[in-house]
Amino acid sequence: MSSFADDLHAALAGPDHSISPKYFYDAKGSALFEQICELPEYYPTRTEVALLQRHAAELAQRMGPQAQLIEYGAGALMKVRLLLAHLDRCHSFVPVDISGPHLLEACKALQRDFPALSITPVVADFTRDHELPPAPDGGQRIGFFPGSSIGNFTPEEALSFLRMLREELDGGALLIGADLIKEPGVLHAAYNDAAGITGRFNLNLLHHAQRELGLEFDPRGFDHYAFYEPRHHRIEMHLMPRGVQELQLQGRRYRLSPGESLHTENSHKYSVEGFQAIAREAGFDPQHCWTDDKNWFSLHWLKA
Ligand code: AVJ
Repeated sequence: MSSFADDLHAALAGPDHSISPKYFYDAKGSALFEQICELPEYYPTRTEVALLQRHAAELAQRMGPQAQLIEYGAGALMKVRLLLAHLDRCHSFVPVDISGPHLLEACKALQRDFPALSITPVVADFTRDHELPPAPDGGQRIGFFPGSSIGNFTPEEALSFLRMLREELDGGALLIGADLIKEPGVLHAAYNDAAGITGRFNLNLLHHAQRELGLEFDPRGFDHYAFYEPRHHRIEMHLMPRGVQELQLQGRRYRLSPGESLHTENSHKYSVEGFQAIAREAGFDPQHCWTDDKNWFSLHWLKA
């Protein structure tokens, strides 16, 4: 099984210098991401929250009584509150997140607001094997995967991930957010905010490695570079070396030139039909889709 160290060695050695965006999210990265969600240019969070609020009652009804709600990549647990507020007979909530301390803090705050709710946090990489508590008697498992985190996968990876979720949620459903294809200018601004928070978030991948693995690098030696790539319908984020950069990881030295940017994230955008086609291929039945007036974001109800 690969680790942050293995993956970073592989990314630094090339050939395509790409690394998973999951390594943004230590406590600092999770906090920066929360700041991103508040940015005026970053429309996805705001748009999805409005959809969840507008349709909360209907969503609660679809979930039914005694639901076990499982959130993948749970983060700050703000969005799930909108659902829980309408779920009076929820069996349990199971947030799964890679950032342990951050998740446990968020669970404490959630428990204060929902004292009767049974919360079972699972600290794990949700893309890998993770153990869930058994599905409740008389209830169904409902997966919740908001924020268009699915966009971090290529469509092929998204398909196999959705297949895994389909099995895990068998008989239940998945509520999942997917960011939609739109005018590139709007997308570009969302990943190149004026306050520079997204740039700090991007660079945090290296700071995370510095804190956790002792990576040595020049933090001023890299620029945030994010752009929309229309052929793959995706935002790409890179860390662009300013001139030749030397880095050292666990005794190994690496050099990156400006032609060897570190590719830190893909954020794929979908059409409603394109996303439903992948869901169908994964074995889900796409029963409903909610979108906002501008058609910027979609929320899908997929029966498992
Ligand atoms: C958490 C993957 C949905 O792709 O928009 C935000 C992460 N990266 N700004 C996204 C992110 C830069 C975000 N996801």
